[in-house]
Amino acid sequence: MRDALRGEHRIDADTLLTRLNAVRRFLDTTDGYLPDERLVTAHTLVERAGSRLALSRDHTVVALAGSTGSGKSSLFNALARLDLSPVGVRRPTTGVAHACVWGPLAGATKLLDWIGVLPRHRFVRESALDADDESALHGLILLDLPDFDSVQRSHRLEVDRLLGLVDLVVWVVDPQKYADRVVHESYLRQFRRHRDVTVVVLNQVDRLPPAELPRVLADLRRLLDTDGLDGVPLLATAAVDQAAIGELRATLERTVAGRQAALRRLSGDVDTVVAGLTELVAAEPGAGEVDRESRRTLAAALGDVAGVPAVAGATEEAYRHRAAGATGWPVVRGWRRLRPDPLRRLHLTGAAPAEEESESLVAATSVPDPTATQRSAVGLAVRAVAERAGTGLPAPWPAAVTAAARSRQADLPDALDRTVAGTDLGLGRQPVWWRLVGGLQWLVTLTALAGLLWLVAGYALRALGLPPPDNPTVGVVPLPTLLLLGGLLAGVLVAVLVKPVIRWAAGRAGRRARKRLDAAVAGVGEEYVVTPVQEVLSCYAQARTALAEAAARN
Ligand SMILES: Nc1nc2c(ncn2[C@@H]2O[C@H](COP(=O)(O)OP(=O)(O)OP(=O)(O)O)[C@@H](O)[C@H]2O)c(=O)[nH]1
Ligand SMILES: [Mg+2]
Repeated sequence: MRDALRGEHRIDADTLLTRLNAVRRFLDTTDGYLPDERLVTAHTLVERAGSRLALSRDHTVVALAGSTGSGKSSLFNALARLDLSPVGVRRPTTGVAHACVWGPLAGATKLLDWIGVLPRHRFVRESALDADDESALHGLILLDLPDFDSVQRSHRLEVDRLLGLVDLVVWVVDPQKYADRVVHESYLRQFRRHRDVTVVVLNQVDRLPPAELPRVLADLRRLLDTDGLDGVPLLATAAVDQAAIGELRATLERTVAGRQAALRRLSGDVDTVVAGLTELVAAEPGAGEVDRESRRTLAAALGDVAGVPAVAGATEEAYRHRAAGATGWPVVRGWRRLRPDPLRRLHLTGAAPAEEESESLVAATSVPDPTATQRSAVGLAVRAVAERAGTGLPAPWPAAVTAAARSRQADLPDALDRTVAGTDLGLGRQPVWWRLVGGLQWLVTLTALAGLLWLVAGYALRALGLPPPDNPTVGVVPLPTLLLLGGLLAGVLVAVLVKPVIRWAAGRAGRRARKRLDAAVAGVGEEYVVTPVQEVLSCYAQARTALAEAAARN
């Protein structure tokens, strides 16, 4: 039968540290996403392993555990060859852990402090008394535990605490109670990932008729196999007889010499932790990505709620309004200025805001408030982003993704308003052609004015009875009249001809503004919704990688 304790594989301390670091990374990356109660064991392990590895690695802590009366204290005393732990008739006898250290106590003190064995229950097994008989056990710290299935709650708690700290456990059972359900279900089964640091001892075999022993051992072995403890060493002992504990002593000697128990125990702990966490990161992370489709839907919904169509429309109108103002007939320009600018009505300029201004823009626009439908469309789009990104991820990640998607939803309205206010709608500078046409308009107006003044001067002279100078004529039309009428006509003509150009250019300006607004609003969606979601997805992927690393035993 395979002997798990003698298993050839050695645990490399560096590999173990790498695995523990991976568990720590898993905890760091999943912090805030996974419920604390799922992570308690992992946190405990990381902390405990750090302490254990920092303390003496030259010592091996072995616990004798079992139900009351199985003979733990008797075995403890027999191994120490001294009466250290009281053996009693009244059950349960041992209430707190006793420790015996083989070799100098000095190096073991900190370890015993950490394990929590009171100084008055610590004993030293110096080899001075019995020459080198005990030297093979140098480095052993043997613990006699209270009974684990105790009627005393404090005993049970103490045993549970200690079983989490020791390097190797020797389970002591006796011929009467070896099949006890509690022993197997509540304890032995929990150690199936610690087979290489588990030994089972059938004690008090001197009380069995010799013919019975093989049958009992076979039965116990079968039960252990059912517990998942196949291959663990199963020894028969009698605490009353030194010869009958020789095999146990030899096993302990080998364990102490190998100096592997502490590492194996922690390695088994990592296995247990990894097994408990695997389902939390079971799915491929590729399944969760914020896809283009949901991004587009989100951007569209945000655009509507931010009033992008209205602002783009106002930009088009404002272009028309301002272009008409700049290129129109100067005589009616002033009247046009009385009409409000469509963009300014929304508290927008149409230009890029100045540096310092953009910093302090708070709810700057007067874009009409979104309707309830628009608002709920945003809610739906945000949820869709989360749902599609979280699809296929194991619980509770989809909930974490949804929470992340919504984490900044309340800030969206302000952010959108600021963004719309801060977007350069492209109406900052007057196009050159406006100025050219505007100049031309002034020119023809001044021409008409010159003609008018000329005519007025002629009339005035005539009224005063003075002879007016001869007006030059062009064809049959006198020049001043030509200047006046031609100027007026040309002004109207320019205004009429420029109108379709303005309409076309305004349409283009509206579309350009729309594009810029769409891009800016999509940016808000990325920052406030998509990025938080991606962060969760990235944490998931990192946690998965970390756990795979923690699972790798070599
Ligand atoms: N014949 C025989 N008696 C034993 C053996 N081991 C222990 N006993 C007796 O069994 C009784 C209980 O032994 P303990 O060593 O106190 O048992 P324990 O497991 O420490 O019990 P608790 O401290 O109550 O958990 C005592 O009367 C011992 O003398 C053994 O191998 N053979
Ligand atoms: Mg005892």
